[in-house]
Amino acid sequence: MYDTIIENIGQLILPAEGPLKGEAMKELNVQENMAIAIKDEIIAWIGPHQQSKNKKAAERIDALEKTVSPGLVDPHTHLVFGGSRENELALKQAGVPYLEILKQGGGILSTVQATRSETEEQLFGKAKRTLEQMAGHGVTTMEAKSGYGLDRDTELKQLRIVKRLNDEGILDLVSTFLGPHAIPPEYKGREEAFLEEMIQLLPEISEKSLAEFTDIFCETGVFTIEQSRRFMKASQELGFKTKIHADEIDPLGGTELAVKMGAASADHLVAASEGGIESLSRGETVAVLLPGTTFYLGKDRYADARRMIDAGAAVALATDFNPGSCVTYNLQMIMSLAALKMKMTPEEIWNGVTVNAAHAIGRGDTAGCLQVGRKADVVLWDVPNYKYIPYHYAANHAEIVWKNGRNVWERRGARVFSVPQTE
Ligand code: IZC
Ligand code: ZN
Repeated sequence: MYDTIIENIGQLILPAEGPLKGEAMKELNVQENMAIAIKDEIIAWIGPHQQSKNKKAAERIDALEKTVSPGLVDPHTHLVFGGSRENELALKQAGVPYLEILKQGGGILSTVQATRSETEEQLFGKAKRTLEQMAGHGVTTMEAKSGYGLDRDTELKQLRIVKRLNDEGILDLVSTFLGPHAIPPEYKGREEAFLEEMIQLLPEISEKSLAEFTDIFCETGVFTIEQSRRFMKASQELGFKTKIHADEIDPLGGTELAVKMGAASADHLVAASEGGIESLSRGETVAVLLPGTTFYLGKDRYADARRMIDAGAAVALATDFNPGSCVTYNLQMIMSLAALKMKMTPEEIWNGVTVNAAHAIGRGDTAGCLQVGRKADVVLWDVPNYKYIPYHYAANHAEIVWKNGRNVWERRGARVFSVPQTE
């Protein structure tokens, strides 16, 4: 007796194990007329719809020939923060660049102020509502960064919230310490001292198991390549895996550094050099692209996903959800931008939000694939086929989302029905 059978699946998306690099990203296994059985939070059986009919289950879901995929993985978010930055819209419209707003003490620094002043409970409640929205858009595993504290107490406050949210089990969170996200006003002109303070925090974060990854914003006016190298090295010596905000606005060489240091991911890469793109094919570093940010900042130049894939890189996609440069809950929207602005194919896009995204956050063994024996993180989409989601942009196509076999979100008025089975 299974707990749940999802039957009559029109298309079942079954990404291969990864990371998928270059050519391998072009393949996506899609099976028609399928069914899935879940038991004790685990995928217990996958097979043809016809064969599901004689299997017993406490609950049967008729997928009405729609599409089912693994739960999406969002490998780059700034989930926990205070306040909001709608006032910056007018500045953006007036043409003030993102880094200029930051330089004037706005941008990230205005969020830092708000995050410092809000209580842990306030921030927790807000992040939980965000997380529920993300889950409602089909995400079952998500990375979450700190970086709006820029002091010990507030950074730890953010990381504790990520831990508590993960414990709630709505979706799996992977925690990243992004202490070097900006230079706080009290350290203006003393960047080195600030970086040193963030490095000094690493042992405590490690002892308290508050983060698995570290990250640094390597950008003009923020942290240099040399500072990034030092921070990554200090992180790795304590057992952290590393990430880097690299080559988003200026081509500083963060992509090359990430590969050289064996970082799990290099993120943004809009301005990555030819050499940087080449290096991705040789290493284990996943290129996490964030086209929603390019869109939201009103720029014309997107990361060159085509060249990266052609060069043999493993590419993943993320929302970059944050209050300043990409304010969206919807990874499906990012899938559309990847198609329209970066010319990625539907197959590459699905691999980018599942298997490769999982590898970017160290969850390649548990998330991003549908396989018997894995956790039942599953989404039923109200779409006729897998190509439809990038095509129909900015909507939420999720109909039912299961996390560990548990229904964590269901669209109101969903046309699917579940029938309790009588023995
Ligand atoms: O709050 O603006 N790029 N960090 C680096 C961000 C964007 C988040 C923000
Ligand atoms: Zn970011």
